[in-house]
Amino acid sequence: MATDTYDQFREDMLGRANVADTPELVDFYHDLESQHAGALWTVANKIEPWEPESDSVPVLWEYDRLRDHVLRALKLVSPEQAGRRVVYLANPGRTDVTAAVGWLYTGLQVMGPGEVASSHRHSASALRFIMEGSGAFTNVDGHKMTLGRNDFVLTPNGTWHEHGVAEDGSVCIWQDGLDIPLMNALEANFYEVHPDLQQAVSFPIDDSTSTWGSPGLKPAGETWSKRYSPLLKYEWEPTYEALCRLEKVSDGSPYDGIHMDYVNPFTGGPPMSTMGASMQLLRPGEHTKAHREVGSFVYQCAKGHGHSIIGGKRFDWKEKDIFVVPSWMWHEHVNGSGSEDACLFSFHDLPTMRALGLYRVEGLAENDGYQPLAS
Ligand code: GTQ
Repeated sequence: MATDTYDQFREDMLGRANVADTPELVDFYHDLESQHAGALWTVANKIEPWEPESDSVPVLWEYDRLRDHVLRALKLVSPEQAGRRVVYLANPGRTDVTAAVGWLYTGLQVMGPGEVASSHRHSASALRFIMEGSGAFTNVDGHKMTLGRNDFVLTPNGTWHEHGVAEDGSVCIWQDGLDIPLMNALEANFYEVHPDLQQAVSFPIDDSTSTWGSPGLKPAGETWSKRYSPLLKYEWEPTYEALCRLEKVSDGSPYDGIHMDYVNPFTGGPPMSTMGASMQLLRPGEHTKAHREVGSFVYQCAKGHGHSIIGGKRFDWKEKDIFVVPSWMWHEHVNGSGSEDACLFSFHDLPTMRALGLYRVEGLAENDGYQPLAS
């Protein structure tokens, strides 16, 4: 070993486990195993990495390739049989759990005109981002909402929820995002089917958006004490308009362009306690700088086209494509158009990271802030 390398090795291993096997040690390890025990130094460097090491890999799912498979499910199973008729997205780095990235799940749910999926509730928090079709609805604790393209909807944990499509609607597909893997990792996941299978509509249609969805306004004296947002549906048009207005007066973030969080209008904080969501606008030709965050991200392109460089690899996206960024992985985004803006919807587990005091973010210092592309 050259001296430099040896010195570097010594420095890297200082204070770290560095024990070579001997016949006595190997015997010792076997004996410990028989006692359902082990020597920490054999696993320490793996279980206590210098920094987060995700088993998840960056992946992009092209909607054009998935869509036909999703539509096939429509003919193969009914919502009654399936409970939820969903094609989930599986991260190839994760064979242990049904996860898209980190401790987040995502899937594409499909329903036809006149179909209804039964009402249930669970410890997992859920959200939806509507992709195509007309007439879709969700009922959350009696608040029935009509859903349109690029609308963002909450079904917070513990709330009864069911989905369906109106008789005069068309086949609808939306993206589900849930923290199912997190709930299972925490061994905290309960699940219940509604005793009547369907719940009543107890409030005027879209009342949550009409009550809480006007920018900067709320009904006088109205209060709210639940742990999630009273606004359950965030419509696309006002979201896009908010981004366009911000763009006129702000340079935005060097890492994320014009970037806005969906918030609980009562607190200004995240809409649910474990998961948050954002919409970002990349200006024509914009290429953001690379940064990395403690937290996992699932993106969907809501408008335009472009690419992202994630962990040194390029992923090209266009409308409705979905891709993921694992925790602590460098990522930067590029709008592929020189004349049109591009929008990326994303959901993430930053509220969990922040609540636990784990959130960190770092910008790439080298190479003017841009990742070298892996060959
Ligand atoms: O609609 O409640 O994709 O419970 C996975 C689990 C959707 C839902 C999914 C679920 C749901």
